[in-house]
Amino acid sequence: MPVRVLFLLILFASAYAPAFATYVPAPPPSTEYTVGLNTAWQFRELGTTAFFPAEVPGTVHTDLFRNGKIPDPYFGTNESKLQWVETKTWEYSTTFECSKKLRKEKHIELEFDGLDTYADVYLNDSLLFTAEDMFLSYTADIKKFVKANNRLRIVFHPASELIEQNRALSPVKKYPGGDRVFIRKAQYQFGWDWGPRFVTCGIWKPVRLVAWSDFRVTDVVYTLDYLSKDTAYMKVDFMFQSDRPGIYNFGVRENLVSLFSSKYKHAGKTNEHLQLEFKIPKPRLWWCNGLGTPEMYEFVLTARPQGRRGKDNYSRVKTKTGVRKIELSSDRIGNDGSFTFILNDVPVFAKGANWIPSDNFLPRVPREKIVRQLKDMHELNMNMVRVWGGGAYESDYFYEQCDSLGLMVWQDLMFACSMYPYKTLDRNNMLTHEINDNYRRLASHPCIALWCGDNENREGWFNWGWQKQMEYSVQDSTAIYNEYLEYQLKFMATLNRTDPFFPYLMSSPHNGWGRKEAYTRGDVHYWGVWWGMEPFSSYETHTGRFVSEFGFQGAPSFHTFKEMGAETSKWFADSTIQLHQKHPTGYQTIETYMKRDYGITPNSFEDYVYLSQVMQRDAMTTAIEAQRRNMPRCMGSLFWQYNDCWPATSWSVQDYSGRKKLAWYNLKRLYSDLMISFEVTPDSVLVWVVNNSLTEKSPILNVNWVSFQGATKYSYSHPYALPAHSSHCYFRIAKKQLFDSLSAENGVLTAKLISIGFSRTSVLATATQVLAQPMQLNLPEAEPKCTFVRYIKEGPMAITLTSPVYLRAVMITCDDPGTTFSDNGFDILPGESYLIEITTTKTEKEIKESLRFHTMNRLITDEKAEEKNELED
Ligand code: BMA
Repeated sequence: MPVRVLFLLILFASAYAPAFATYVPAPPPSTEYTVGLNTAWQFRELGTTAFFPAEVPGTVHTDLFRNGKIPDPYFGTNESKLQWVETKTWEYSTTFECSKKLRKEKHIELEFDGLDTYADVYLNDSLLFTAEDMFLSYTADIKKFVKANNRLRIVFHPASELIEQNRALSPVKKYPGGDRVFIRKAQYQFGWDWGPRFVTCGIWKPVRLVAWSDFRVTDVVYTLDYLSKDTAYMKVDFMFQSDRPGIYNFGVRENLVSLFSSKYKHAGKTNEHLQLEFKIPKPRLWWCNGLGTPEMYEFVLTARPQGRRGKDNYSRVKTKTGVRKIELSSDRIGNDGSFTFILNDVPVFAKGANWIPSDNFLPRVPREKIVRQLKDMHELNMNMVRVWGGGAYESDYFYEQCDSLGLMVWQDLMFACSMYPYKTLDRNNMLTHEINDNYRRLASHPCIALWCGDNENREGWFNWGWQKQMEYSVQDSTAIYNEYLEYQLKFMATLNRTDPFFPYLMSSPHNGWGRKEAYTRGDVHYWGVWWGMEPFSSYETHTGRFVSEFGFQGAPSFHTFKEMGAETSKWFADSTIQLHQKHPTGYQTIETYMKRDYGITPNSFEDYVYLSQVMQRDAMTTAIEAQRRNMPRCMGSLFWQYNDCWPATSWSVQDYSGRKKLAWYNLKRLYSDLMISFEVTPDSVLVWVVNNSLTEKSPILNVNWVSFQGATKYSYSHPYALPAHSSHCYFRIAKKQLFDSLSAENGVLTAKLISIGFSRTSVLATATQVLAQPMQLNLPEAEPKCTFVRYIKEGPMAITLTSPVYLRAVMITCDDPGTTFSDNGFDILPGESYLIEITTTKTEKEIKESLRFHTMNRLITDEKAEEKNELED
């Protein structure tokens, strides 16, 4: 890209300047006054008399619940009983004062960051506008309506009304996704294969009053134009509004250091996008987790009329951003099928997860929950999170956290698993505004690594039989797909307006998992395991170039089942347990894998929960190890799914209550920079080491074949130089050599990477591997020996676990639902000691009494005993 002329002021009227929607960053510039309008709201069903207190931001379901009008929507089978809520019209209102001083300002506006969804907004009984898009922010000019005392009233109509209106306008009346595609509202609210149907409504984001006079800057976006060896060439794109002609000074500074200043003269009124270019010498770059520090800058953009000083005479917007160059190899190289993110010229193996909305009622999600989860992802050595297209564009603080943790964000546009009536939805350019609005809100965040047009729309169109199911004629099909392509181009143009080179992917995945190109080109959602019922070993042969989805369900914690009101003794005869599994054949699928691949039928629901979590752990281990071994051919591993939106059995690794499934704990090892992996072939075992760091490592690799009773039958130690960013098979052991001394059913392979320093030796990575099917293993029945330890009086409670025999997949539980353990679901090797910290409000005595250990040893022994009994009978 040519270096642009610096200090150049480029002016152009924006083709995209939204007519009725702009995003105003906080804090406000000083020519502006902002008053939050999030208090004193009340609501009622339209046509009824009594009002009840409401929370803003909020939703009608949570308001009804708080006022005791409905039971907890997530409890028991309440979901089925609460579907009436979406059929009613709900009215929200508040009053506010507007002081004389504010009323003197030339511009007075109401800003709504988000209204969900079909809403008439009235001020003092004048209709200001009708909202039709949950993802759009709305600004209303209220100068001529505002008084000293005001009443703001919002009437939310049922989503079905807008759906029917749009259906009437659309030439195509039926889409594979159902009714949801006719409204711009978070699609998962209509129900998904992990989430309930709660088509809610409400003021889901903040509302404020903004007053200003003369001029202001707003809607500010920073992007990198070009990164040379020692200079970053940046661009800031913003809206300048002014009705005071004259000469203005614009400036960008960082920490009192001026990076740019320029004069700009305008006559008359203006409402236009401007761009300034500036450079940063020796920039501190933003790096993702594992590759370096995610350096951030805080830029201040200022506009000031020439010759006028004073605090009311400037407009200023502060923006936190970072300097990074991000590319996608499929764009740059084009033809080799690769799909590699390249950050500041360094190819990155993407490690992470798919993210769904954290609740069906988004405004109630505590900020701390999101922050904690993202911090956990960082601690699990992840560097990427995919914000999936059937949910919602996330909150500002989500992206702020990702910025500061070095988590790259793969950002889908909010379209999923269907075709859409794009043209109908784009009345008054609404759809284009939606994309532009969200783009401008997020584009300055260095975490954003990719914009993707949708989730699985194209895959569904070509591979899921939609055209037949929907009985589309050839003309219908052509028109629908052409409209899809037309809008993909529009979206791309909107998203690449300030940065034409920014990675954009039309649809994820590139190819469906049933096609062979899926494994040679672009990203793949690999669902052969789970949807395709293939064994976990299929992960090893289907790594592709970038696996952007793969996963296996695991039941939530037993405590979470209890909290959702399940009668666990009834198992699947319990209607709550049934309702809280949204995959049509979810429980059958889990059962098939249990019986077919593990040979186990659990005897209690607690054992069922345990085994399902072990299987999820094993599935993800097989997948992630294979994907990383295949680096650099495969350059990404994003599992499905990190979180839950309600208490349920799903693919999440952390359930709605925040409890971690066993798979969660293993991720730290699986996504660590250094990973050991055993690849088991019919006649040998290959030992691989992956080094994702940017430096060479020289540890000792130690491998042992150990009997379940602890006798070492084979041992190998060798120092290796592990090149930076490499994946290699370092050696191969013939199975025969192992089985001569100990049969497959009686032993476990263990491996360690050991670094020997001057003063201490540390273990950099570990792995264990059994070489027979679960039911073939002669695992001794035993429990770990548990010793309570406290290093400091009143310090954290901890236990050490040891065992004279190999214990597989040890899960620790206790009766207290609030107690957590620092590690779980791990294997215990004979002779080794495992220290687990316990976070609890209970006493040592209480914990001691209720601590339980679940092991595969016991499950397999029980199953074998039962089989024996059945034979004897
Ligand atoms: C994926 C997703 C979701 C779905 C998940 C599990 O392909 O994109 O649509 O929830 O599969 O079935």
